[in-house]
Amino acid sequence: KESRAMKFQRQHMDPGGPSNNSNYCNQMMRRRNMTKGWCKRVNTFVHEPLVDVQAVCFQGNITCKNGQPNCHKSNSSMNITDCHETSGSKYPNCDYQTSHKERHIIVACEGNPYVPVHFDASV
Ligand code: T3P
Repeated sequence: KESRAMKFQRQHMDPGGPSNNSNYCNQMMRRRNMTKGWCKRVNTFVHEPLVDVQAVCFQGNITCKNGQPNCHKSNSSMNITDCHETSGSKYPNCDYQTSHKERHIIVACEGNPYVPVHFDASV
């Protein structure tokens, strides 16, 4: 079974990106299996080395949106791509707007080793 840590990597890690391409989210949301059963509404890909994203678990500790205490905000801004489902998107033809940004990321971390398991926000 896919661990929560592996699921985070599937859904949120793309160190090789971003491809400078307005179709990025349409391709990546499908390729990473986020358009099966329904269209995931919002999803962020992070274009930084995995070790740098894992290191965020040991950076500024903050409360998550759901009230849990295990969120962490990156010290540095990171290259990310936000994917937002468009108003015209209709499952199974999931359609996304692609926005490349440079933001601080906020992730929730769990376990031993203590690693990212959820993407909470970018600021
Ligand atoms: P996950 O918990 O699998 O990382 O909040 C619901 C989902 O939306 C959550 O999935 C993360 C995702 N999300 C992003 O990927 N980027 C964002 O900026 C926000 C607000 C949510």
